[in-house]
Amino acid sequence: MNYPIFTKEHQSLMAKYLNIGIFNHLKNLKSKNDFTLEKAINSGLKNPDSGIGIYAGDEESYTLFAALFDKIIEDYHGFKKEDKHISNLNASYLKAPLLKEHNKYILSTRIRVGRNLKNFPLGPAISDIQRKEVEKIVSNALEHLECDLKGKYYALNALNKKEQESLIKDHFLFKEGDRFLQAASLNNDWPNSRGIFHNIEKTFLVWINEEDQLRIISMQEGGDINTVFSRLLKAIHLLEEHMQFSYNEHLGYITSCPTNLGTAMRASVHIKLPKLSMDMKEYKKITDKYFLQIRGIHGEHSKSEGGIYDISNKRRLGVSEVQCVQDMYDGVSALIKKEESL
Ligand code: ADP
Ligand code: CIR
Repeated sequence: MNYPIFTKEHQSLMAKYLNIGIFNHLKNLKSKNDFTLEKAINSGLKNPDSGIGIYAGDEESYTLFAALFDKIIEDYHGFKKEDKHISNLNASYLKAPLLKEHNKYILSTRIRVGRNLKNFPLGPAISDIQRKEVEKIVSNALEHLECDLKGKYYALNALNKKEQESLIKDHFLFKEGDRFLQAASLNNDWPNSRGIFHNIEKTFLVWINEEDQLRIISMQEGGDINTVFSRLLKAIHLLEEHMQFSYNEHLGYITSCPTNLGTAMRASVHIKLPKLSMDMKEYKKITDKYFLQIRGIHGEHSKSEGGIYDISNKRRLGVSEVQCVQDMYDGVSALIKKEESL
């Protein structure tokens, strides 16, 4: 592979940091799962509008291609290569009282974590057979859940198009044909071994073999962040009894996209702030101050509809799970306070 041709449309962190020196240093390296720099950066090359533009094929990718990944990780999370990740999966440390103003503006709350299985390659380098094994391990583990977490696993190819579309529209299921994942080989052998587990109320869900092998999700209508967080933590602890997740002291939970390393947690609300959203500059000033990211109504790379935004923590590495949710709560509270003052 030759040094890629970056146009001015290529705005990703990968394009920002992949200079010729780093490229030459990394271009011939191969992980034990045959993952290469060329594969890692393909998504960002094929999709110039990528924000990040790089994926890892396995845990080893993060050390093998550290000359590039470390810069991207530091830029996104503010986490330096000598820093150590900290974890706190104890909901009692969260200070997030539910106020009546929260329920006035927050339509729904969702917190998810990404997880991948130890001893398997990540999605961009996994084989069809290994992916099937992952599906079996995870869906078997999910069968042990009881009470409010009890549910059923639906393989994607057992759901008809209408059922899939309705689950996507209602924000429960991942979408199909994401071009960023496609170019990262994350959609290989689609729809094999992909699927969704959910309880009856659809407040607890697990996606299998999408961008990460597991996306563990807790969500419900309204702004009760404590309940959503506690349900998620309970599920994570129970699932850990049946499988081992890929984790290391430096990078925390290992995920295919470097933005998800560490806690792999995204805590979000769907929120409608009619007055403040007339002034997106002011809106963004507050979200930046609290390390928050603004997404559209259908998640990443989507637009807002009816003034509803998806507001979530941006940092996930070098901060604890409690801090991720605290960032979101504090920032959302500040947004609501501003809205009430207008
Ligand atoms: P991820 O959360 O895994 O980073 P996306 O940004 O694509 O991925 O979001 C996945 C789905 O979750 C989308 O349908 C999105 O609208 C939905 N979603 C995210 N946050 C919320 C929320 N607070 N309430 C309801 N749905 C949400
Ligand atoms: C991009 O670079 O814009 C996409 N590859 C998404 C990056 C961050 N989001 C994610 O991990 N889902």
